[in-house]
Amino acid sequence: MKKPFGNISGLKATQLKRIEKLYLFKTPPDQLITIPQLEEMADISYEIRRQIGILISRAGKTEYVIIGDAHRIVIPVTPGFQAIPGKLKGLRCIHTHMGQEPLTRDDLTDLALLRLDFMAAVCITERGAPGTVYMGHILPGEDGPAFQELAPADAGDLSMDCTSRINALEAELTRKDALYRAGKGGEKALLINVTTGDPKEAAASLDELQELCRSSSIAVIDTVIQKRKKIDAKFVLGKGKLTDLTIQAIQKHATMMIFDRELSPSQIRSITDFVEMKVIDRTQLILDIFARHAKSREGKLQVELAQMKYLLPRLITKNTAMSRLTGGIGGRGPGETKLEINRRRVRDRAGRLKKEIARIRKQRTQQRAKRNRHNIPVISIVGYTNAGKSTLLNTLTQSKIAAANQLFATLDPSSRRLRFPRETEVIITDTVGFIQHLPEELMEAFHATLEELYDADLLLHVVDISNQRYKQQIASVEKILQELDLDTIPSVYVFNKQDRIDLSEFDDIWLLNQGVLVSATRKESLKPLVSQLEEMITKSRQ
Ligand SMILES: Nc1nc2c(ncn2[C@@H]2O[C@H](COP(=O)(O)OP(=O)(O)OP(=O)(O)O)[C@@H](O)[C@H]2O)c(=O)[nH]1
Ligand SMILES: [Mg+2]
Repeated sequence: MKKPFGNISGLKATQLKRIEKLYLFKTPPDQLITIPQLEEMADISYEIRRQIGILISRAGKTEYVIIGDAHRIVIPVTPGFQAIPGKLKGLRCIHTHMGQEPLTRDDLTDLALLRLDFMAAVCITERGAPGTVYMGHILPGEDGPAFQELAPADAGDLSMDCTSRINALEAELTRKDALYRAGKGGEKALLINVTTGDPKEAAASLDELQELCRSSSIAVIDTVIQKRKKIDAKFVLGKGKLTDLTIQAIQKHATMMIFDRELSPSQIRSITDFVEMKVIDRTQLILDIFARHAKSREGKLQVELAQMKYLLPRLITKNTAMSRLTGGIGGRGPGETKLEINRRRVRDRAGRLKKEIARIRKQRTQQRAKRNRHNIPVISIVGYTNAGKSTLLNTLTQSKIAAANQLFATLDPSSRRLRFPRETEVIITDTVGFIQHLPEELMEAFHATLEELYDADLLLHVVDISNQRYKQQIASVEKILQELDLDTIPSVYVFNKQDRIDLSEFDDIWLLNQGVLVSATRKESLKPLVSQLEEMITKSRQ
């Protein structure tokens, strides 16, 4: 006999036996629940002074019997009954309320959160019989309330065509979902920033997260800023708020939640388990973009290694969160291959990757040594992602490196020769862009790529002055240069995208005087930069 779930402690053997027998009832498709089963539930519930809930499948089978306390039941995890977008769970919940009490907030939350087919509460009369029945179901639609309550009915009068009602509701959900998905396939995310600080800073950071989503082809359905006194150790934000956000996310057909911060392994696990939806953090999003954009073998290996390092502590066995984590975004796993669930195998693979990267690194060092022998000066372009680094290299050297209005368009370094008017020659290199809170795993993995920078005689720090956050971006870049011990190399600010700003309204003209103002898309605007570079290089070589 199947066992009941929940709070069974202290029950007598005879009571337990009766409870177990609740599994034996079958419900015909046109009924919510049969009267005999309802009467039995009410009777036992009345006797033990605890709520009893049952979950009935569409086939009319009693799949779960749950014992609660006097005020609530806790619906267990229901393997085999997962709600997928456009569908309901395939289980309806009928439970007892000890007195005359309509559906509670918890009941409605469960309904919306678990995507139950139906939620019903049966009030037990003073004589232990089933009385008024309160019912509710989910509402299809992206806006407005997530659920609807029906007029209360009497337990003796529940003749409703339950199955066809559920089917009609689900058909509508499926239709809406299909409409919503038409032309908008792929991931849809709810972005969440939880902050203890300045809400303005949080909003700016969320803007950047939206840009990252755009680079990763994730549609953003909504953004939320939640100010808190303290970050919740387990869920980052409060459980109540997380519940509301989850309902909102489901209602709006989101396929995932993205947190605008790095989540600890245990946080990502508890949130994923709680919201039953894919949950990723900012770092994982950046890793995903890198995985998409890496072209060279070295770049791909580096990203895969970074993803493994990041996922390894987040891997857990025997957990539903597992598949959601390893599934990656849009089903792509790390390095676009499915990550092995076995930790040991992940470690082995990581070891091999490291070796391979080391090998490529050696080759690279040899190439660099060769170049150094020719004693050609090297100028490296650095800067925040999307600042216009690749565009600058292209215009300077008439090349065609891919440049795009995307974060992290470039991952693989490229070098080109640049001949100055006075016949001197330099090598100019473009490399991966920086971002605030650059994930540590990436810094580490890209160390080999960034090593190019150590050879530079001069760094061109490209700044997009048309970006409102240009000052924070300068600070982020300088912080990273410092961490990489690159702040000792002479550097020049290149203030880019001047065509997009009105100089007369610019907030810091003084700063602009500390560098060169250019428009990387316009060759003629680069003349002052070129002559300054030539001068600096000539001087440094004397
Ligand atoms: N209006 C304007 N747009 C520019 C200028 N320079 C670059 N852009 C645009 O800015 C976007 C980003 O340029 P990229 O050269 O790809 O920037 P990046 O710094 O290499 O970016 P990542 O490689 O992604 O880090 C592209 O859409 C460029 O066309 C400029 O001077 N003016
Ligand atoms: Mg680039």
